[in-house]
Amino acid sequence: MNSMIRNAAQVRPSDRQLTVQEMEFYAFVHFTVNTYTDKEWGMGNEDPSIFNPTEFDADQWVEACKAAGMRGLILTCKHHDGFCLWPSVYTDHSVQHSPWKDGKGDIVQEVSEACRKGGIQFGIYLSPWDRHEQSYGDSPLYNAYFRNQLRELLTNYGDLFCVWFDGACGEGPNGKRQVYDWESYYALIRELQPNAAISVCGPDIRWCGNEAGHCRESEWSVVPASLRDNERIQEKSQQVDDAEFARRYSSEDKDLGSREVIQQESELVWYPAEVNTSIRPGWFYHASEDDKVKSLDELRRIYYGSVGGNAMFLLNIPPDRRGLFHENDVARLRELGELIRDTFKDNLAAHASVQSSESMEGQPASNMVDGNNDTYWCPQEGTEQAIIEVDLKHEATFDHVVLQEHIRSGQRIERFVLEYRDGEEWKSLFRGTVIGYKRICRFDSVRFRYIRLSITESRWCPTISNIGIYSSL
Ligand code: FUL
Repeated sequence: MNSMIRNAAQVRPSDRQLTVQEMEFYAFVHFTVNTYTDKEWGMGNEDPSIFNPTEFDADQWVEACKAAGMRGLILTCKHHDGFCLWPSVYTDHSVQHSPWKDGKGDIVQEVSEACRKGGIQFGIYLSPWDRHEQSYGDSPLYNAYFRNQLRELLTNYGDLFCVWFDGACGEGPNGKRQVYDWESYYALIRELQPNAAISVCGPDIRWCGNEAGHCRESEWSVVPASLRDNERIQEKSQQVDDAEFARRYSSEDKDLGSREVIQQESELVWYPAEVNTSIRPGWFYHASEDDKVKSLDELRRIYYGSVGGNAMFLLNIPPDRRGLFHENDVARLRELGELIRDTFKDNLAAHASVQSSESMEGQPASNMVDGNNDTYWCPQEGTEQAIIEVDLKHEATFDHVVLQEHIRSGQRIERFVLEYRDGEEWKSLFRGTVIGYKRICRFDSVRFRYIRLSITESRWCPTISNIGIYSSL
């Protein structure tokens, strides 16, 4: 086997990456002066007095997220307009100068507390691009300003699971382009919140490449290192040799981790994908979009493609001018949560017996149905193909199979087939490529007793930590 393929099988996630992956599904909340101007991007000259969420209720947000099955919430503490949802001591452009709670309120504090009380994780979005701040464009000065704000958010609001950066960058009032000092931002986060993942314009979680909820069929968490460094290097693109720059991968590329891709690479990293999209067309609230909340079918499709396709799902819900999630969004989130809970409530494989073509000592097939994702099955090292047979002990109706690799060991499966036994014959039910953290296989309902998973291509030594079999009927 090519040594790069073998090396790829040994690339593993960090604990902070694993934590976010296991959260699976969490909320994005876009809220700022744009909510009151009906815009998607503010100019930076909005009067703070327009920000007045008279019925603001962070508990309502958290309850709606939990009803959908979400395990965290990321708040836009400052968007591109520069308005701060917390009373930053470094600017006047904040809630402190809004009529809301007579300027004594702190949205970040209330949301972080509501998350903690509700038992979900809290994370922050802080836009480096700032269209209000005068020092923007004066690179060292603005970088210091940005780090000061980051420090406030990293120290005053408890544990954060994530710091989410996007790379939007513009010119400051001096006509100069701001150069962000990413390394210094990262260092501060690692120092003050070592468990927080740094997402998108950061080293821990990768943008999936679109904001429309399109998911890759084969989503790899092991990708070329150049992809991770790309966003930062773009800033300095003049310093990078043209030919080398052209060869670099971008988040939008279709294939980021197949054998063909990684064989040419000298360094690979664990860099899992996050699918981010909004429940409505816009990121911010617009009354004109009250009837444009994504359908249940569409949200289920994205959920299956992301959480069920080895990615995380970050779904945005924009609060309205009252400071509440709109009734239509709340209803849709509840429906989605009910659908997911109903579908996956009863695992038919929990009482099944499982056999495999071979197992490594101490890693038996039964580990795949013991309800514990820390235990797993695997064959001898160097094995690339294997067959796993599941006997449900009686005929049962099902239309979903959930497969999980033990990603703490790496991501290795490249191709698999699910089959059922019809008399003496095995017939194909579902064909897939990668599995990774989780693959949800969905097909028309069938009724059988024996199911077989054939791993037809893998890297070095495939692992499976969980097989779930479900009926949505
Ligand atoms: C983009 C921003 O420009 C949008 O306003 C939004 O915040 C989205 C999540 O990221 O880059």
